[in-house]
Amino acid sequence: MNKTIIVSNRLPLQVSINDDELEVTPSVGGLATGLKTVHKDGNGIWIGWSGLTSEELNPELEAKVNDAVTKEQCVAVNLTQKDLDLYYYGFSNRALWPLFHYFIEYTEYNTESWEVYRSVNQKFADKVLEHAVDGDKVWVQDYQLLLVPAMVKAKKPNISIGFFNHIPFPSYEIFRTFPKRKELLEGMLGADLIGFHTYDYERHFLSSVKRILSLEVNFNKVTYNNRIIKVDSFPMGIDYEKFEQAALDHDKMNEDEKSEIQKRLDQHLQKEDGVKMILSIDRMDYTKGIPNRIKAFEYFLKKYPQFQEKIRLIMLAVPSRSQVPQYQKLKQETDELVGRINGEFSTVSWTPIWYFYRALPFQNLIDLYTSSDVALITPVRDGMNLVAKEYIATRTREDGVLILSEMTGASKELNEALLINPFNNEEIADSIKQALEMPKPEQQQRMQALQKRVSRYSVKKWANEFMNSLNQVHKVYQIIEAK
Ligand code: ADQ
Repeated sequence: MNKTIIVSNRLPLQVSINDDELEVTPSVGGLATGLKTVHKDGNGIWIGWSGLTSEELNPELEAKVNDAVTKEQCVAVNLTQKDLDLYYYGFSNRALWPLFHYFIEYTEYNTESWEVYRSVNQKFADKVLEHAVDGDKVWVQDYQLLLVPAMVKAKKPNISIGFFNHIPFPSYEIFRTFPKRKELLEGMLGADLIGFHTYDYERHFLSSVKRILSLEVNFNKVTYNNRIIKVDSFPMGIDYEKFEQAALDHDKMNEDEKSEIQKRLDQHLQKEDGVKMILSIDRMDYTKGIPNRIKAFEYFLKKYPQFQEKIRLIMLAVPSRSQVPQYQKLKQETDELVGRINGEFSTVSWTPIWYFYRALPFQNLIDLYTSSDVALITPVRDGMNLVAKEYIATRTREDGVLILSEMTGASKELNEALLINPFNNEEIADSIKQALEMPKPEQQQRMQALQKRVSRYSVKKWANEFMNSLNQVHKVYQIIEAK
């Protein structure tokens, strides 16, 4: 029986060592949920890094890791600390991440990290080749593994390969600046189906393929090495039912079951009669537009002083890639901005911004989503943005207003949100006012339309549509070959 092999940088497992004992817990993230049916169907496997470097493992522990991941139908790729530093923190996060998000000035290219990126991609491809037989399907995830499709195709051309890019694909004028532009495109073109979140990213990719590799592009098909490669958009969704159900359960909680955060939120909502909560949640990343958001919020407080003491911005930022200097700089800038604004506007009974720099448990995310009147999501670039969709899924009373940057992939589907340009303070400030004053019937009308769309295109549907499309592509090839 043919099987599907999923390949991603990290396995959908948390592996840790406590007192020489290994702990393995399955990840509950959106991607893991979406791919679960594809992965656990038949004898499917998932290939990725376990989260522990070779230096952290002795042979005995390594054998234990392998046993533990095998039970979850997973296969671990071994990475050394140097691999991790140069492939992940280096090339992936200091070159590709900024390049694909239009931060050319942050893009650092050097030959050593490129070489390690290539050798680590080869390690992943070798694991695939070890486990794949003709007729299998391979689905490679994201920008850390751009070269894997071609490495697999070169050795086993009869395996159908899909690739999905979770981040934007930049316009040709940006992409062309990168020294290894040709190699990256050739790596991706090893796939038979290449997927992006939006039609725009798809067009950008095709334009680069046409102009950099001078290949023939016919609508959304590329002809390359006597193969036809299909390029398409598959906007990723969330596990809608999980968020909706969590919000419904949250509503039924009694006082004793409530978290400390929820009790605080209740207290403030009651005490400061009429106070409204504006929420933002993201990884601490320069693509998420965090300083823009805080400055726009400050501008709002100045332009519309009648809202002072009547609203609060709750800003949750999850620590991320904190070894990379630009992330450290962003953290510092954020701390300073929050400090300055709280210093300037606070009164004895009111602090305008509540700022949390940490990862919170799922239950607290639900507390925040369900208690907020407005979600303010302002990335300067974002492949999709799942937080926007999660906010929608938790609004079981069909109220609440989503303010969303038009630079996110999600904005292409979420027209009923208040769409803003994250570089325009005036527009953000006016949208905050509009959201805070929006009559309930209008909130409900917009929210119902958003919920209908987001619930229909869940993460499971996303995974199934991608796999169906990969099956189709494969069938078409078989017919062409038979002719
Ligand atoms: P991210 O850049 O990580 O993903 P996003 O899509 O918003 O961004 O997903 C973040 C996830 O982390 C959400 O599911 C959210 O619930 C969770 N999360 C956020 N804050 C948290 C906290 N404090 N504690 C716990 N969990 C938290 C990349 C791309 C996106 C793309 C996704 C999926 O950058 O554009 O949408 O992949 O393809």
